[in-house]
Amino acid sequence: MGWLCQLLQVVAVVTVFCLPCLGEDRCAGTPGIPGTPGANGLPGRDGRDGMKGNPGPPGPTGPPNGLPGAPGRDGLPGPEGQRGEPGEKGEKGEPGPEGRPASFDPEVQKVLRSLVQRIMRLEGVLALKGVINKAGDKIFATNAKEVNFETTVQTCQHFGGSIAQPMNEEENKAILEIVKEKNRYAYLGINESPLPGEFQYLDGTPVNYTNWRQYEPNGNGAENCVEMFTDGGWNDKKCNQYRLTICEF
Ligand SMILES: [Ca+2]
Repeated sequence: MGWLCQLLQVVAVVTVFCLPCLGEDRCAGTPGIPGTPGANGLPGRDGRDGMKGNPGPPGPTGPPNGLPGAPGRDGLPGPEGQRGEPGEKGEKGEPGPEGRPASFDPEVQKVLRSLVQRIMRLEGVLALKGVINKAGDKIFATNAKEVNFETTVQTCQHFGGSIAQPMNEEENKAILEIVKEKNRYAYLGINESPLPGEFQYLDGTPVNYTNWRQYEPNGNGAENCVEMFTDGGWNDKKCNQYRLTICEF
């Protein structure tokens, strides 16, 4: 009898739970009773780093008696300063060793010989073209201009020479060639001295060579300059005439 009672109980239960959903797709049961909450799980993994934050405010000023920091690096060089005053002159040094005379130096001799030959060739060219007239060490030349005595002196000085001053027959002839070629009289570098009738070079020394024409000099103090005629003879003459400029170098 016991098992029969038990069977009836089962049928009752099945009937209670199954009958209401006969003919439906699903059988909606009654919600169960919520279970009890589970135990706490394990801690999760660390998250990724966040974004970099803004710099913090400057820290407070340190105590005044702190140690000095390390020196900073050198700065860039500044602009150049003004030139200083020259220093005092130093003591005179010992004399250097005596040099070899140029006459003993074959290299110097070679250069000098070359220069002399070159200058002589150039002089030859200038003489050929009638630009210069040589007499001994002197070179005579003209610019073909006619000016008074004072201007002749100044012109020759300006170009590094002096007014033609014949001191012997050879020089007189060299000047004469220019006078004849230009067919113009020329003043010479000779003046009358304070003594009338006495003539001297421009530095005041008495003339040691003359080539006066007949009856000259005849100015007797009134003709203080000297000109050369186209025959090479000299005549004392006033200094304000226009005469051919001839210089010597
Ligand atoms: Ca005269």
